[in-house]
Amino acid sequence: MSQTTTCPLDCYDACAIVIDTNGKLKGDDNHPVTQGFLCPHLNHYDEFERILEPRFKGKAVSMPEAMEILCDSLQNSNPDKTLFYRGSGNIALMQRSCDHFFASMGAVGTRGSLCDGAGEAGILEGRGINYALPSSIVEEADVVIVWGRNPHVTHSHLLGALKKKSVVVIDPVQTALAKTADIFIQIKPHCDLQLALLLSRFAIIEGSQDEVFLEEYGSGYQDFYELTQSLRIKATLENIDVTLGQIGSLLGLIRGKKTVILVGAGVQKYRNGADVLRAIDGFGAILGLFGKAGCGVGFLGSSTHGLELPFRRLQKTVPKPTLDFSAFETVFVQGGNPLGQMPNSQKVRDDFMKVGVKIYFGLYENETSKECDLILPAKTFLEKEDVRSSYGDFTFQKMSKLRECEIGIGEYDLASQLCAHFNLSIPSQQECLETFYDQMVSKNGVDYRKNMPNIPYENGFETDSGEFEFLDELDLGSNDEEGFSLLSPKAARSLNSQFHRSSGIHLHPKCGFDAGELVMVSSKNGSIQLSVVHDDRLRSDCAIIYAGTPGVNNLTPTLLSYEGESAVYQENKIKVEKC
Ligand SMILES: Nc1nc2c(c(=O)[nH]1)N[C@H]1C(S)=C(S)[C@@H](COP(=O)(O)OP(=O)(O)OC[C@H]3O[C@@H](n4cnc5c(=O)[nH]c(N)nc54)[C@H](O)[C@@H]3O)O[C@H]1N2
Ligand SMILES: Nc1nc2c(c(=O)[nH]1)N[C@H]1C(S)=C(S)[C@@H](COP(=O)(O)OP(=O)(O)OC[C@H]3O[C@@H](n4cnc5c(=O)[nH]c(N)nc54)[C@H](O)[C@@H]3O)O[C@H]1N2
Ligand code: SF4
Ligand SMILES: [Mo]
Repeated sequence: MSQTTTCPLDCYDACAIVIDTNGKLKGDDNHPVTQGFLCPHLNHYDEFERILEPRFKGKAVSMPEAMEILCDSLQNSNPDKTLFYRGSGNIALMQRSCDHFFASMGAVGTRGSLCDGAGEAGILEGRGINYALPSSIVEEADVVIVWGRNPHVTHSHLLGALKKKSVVVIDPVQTALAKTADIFIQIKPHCDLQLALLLSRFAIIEGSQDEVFLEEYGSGYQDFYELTQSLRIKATLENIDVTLGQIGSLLGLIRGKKTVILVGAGVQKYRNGADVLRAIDGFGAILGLFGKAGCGVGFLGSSTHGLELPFRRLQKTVPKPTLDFSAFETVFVQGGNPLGQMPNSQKVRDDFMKVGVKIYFGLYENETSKECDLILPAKTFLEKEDVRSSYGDFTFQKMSKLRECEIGIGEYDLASQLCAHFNLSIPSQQECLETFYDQMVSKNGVDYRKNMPNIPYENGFETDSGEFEFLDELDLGSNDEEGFSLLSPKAARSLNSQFHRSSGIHLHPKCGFDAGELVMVSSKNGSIQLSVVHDDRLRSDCAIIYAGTPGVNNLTPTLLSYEGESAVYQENKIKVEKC
């Protein structure tokens, strides 16, 4: 057995792991991204209590009994009324073995995203393909603009690449990186589209546009310039709480410098999230940042684009963020916690409770496992063979089985047993793995996806025109509701709802609430009681309730982004009242 593997968690870094002689997990010293350290989730991975045995209607059953109940339930369920819901608790590729079974039996799956779908839709419109921006490119930059991303929490292995660089942070919260940044723009939430347009406009006014690049790849830029002129400068600056001085300093800092813009999920948790990414991309294109060493605009990249998968894909799908569970007789949830993580969780829970047979296949107990009839414990990533493709770069790494364990069942084993029972075909595990291994290419001892560019977009864009397509219409998505803007970013000690979940609502001390005070927080969609945490990193018009906080999604709406079928966790304003 090989003694190395890769972290399966939904994270930009996709760390390479070695296991020492005491069985302890360590970051691989020789890996260019991991550089010898893991984060708290993996350092304490073995301490989290996992589900030990299958159970049915609250009573422990053996795995063969659980499999029999599962087969009977699926046999008796109309495929059109059977839903397969896969979350992102483990994003390694063999998780999709179960997609293969459910696709083969004709069940319904989900499409769209709880995560980055809005931003990705904007990127696809502009660039045609969504490439990650590897940290090797960030290392070569002079200036890095971190825009709605929080690397100390969500992308800690990037921090090394930011050393000795000029850093700009654009965030409503004074994040750890903002504290040491050269320029920090504490923007009002949901105003990034306006800022990107103003930056583009002033870049052109001062003559910083890259004419050579634009002639070849951005011939529509004059129309985009006109679009930026539809904003009234003074009123817009006031509205988004940015000064002309800050715009001037930012443009001054990047003038003639190799610049990278790293955009995170934070800017696109709104209905017009696609336009936000497309406008930020537009600013990058004006400056000619695409296809050049030490430059670029990076978001969460597509980890599967261009990969051949050995599994069938579900043909019938419903949009994930707005899905109505009550339309199904049988629901199978794998690696997710929809009752905690989907928006509008009270409605989700009510709909879910109407389902006849509810099955949960996961590692940990959560809001969803508590309401399910049949619980199937999963194996951890250390107990099964897999592969991990990164969304932060182009690494494509093996995940070897490092431990034998009696607990639970792996996704491939579950899928192949179900296929055998229903007389459906599935490639062998080895064939599936080989399909992936064949698409790897090794450089300096690290495996990468084949056919990925050295520098993203060095050969142009994959739009119909082959050029970058600028945003051509404006919807500023302004929200006139009264109340605090809800920010719901990721927390340091949890990975969405896995591990140590946060509690409480963070407010600026000058908002008039005492620390520790219990308050009623409400939105158009629902309410929740939380205790107040004073946080002077915040603007006084915002509140943070971290992703993974139990009950946070009582406040969020059943709505899709205008493009990308994504959830919009920050669309609603919230009211905070003393209890
Ligand atoms: N520790 C930890 N790491 C994680 C995760 C986790 O739960 N915990 N989750 C993983 C997953 S699933 C994902 S998708 C990634 C996401 O990781 P990131 O891309 O870092 O996204 P978020 O943490 O959601 O938000 C990032 C920043 O956006 C800011 N922000 C919020 N609203 C706005 C806005 O309107 N404008 C601007 N400019 N900024 C705004 C927030 O204050 C926050 O600092 O992280 C992954 N990594
Ligand atoms: N308010 C708010 N809500 C959000 C977000 C936000 O920013 N704010 N972020 C959204 C985003 S970006 C995301 S990606 C989603 C994530 O939401 P989900 O996809 O629901 O992810 P988790 O909450 O992490 O639940 C993952 C579950 O997977 C299970 N699991 C872990 N490993 C394995 C395995 O190997 N096999 C199996 N079968 N199960 C396993 C664990 O039991 C764990 O409970 O949440 C979204 N919800
Ligand atoms: S930083 Fe991310 S990839 Fe690395 S060990 Fe932690 S969760 Fe896994
Ligand atoms: Mo995510």
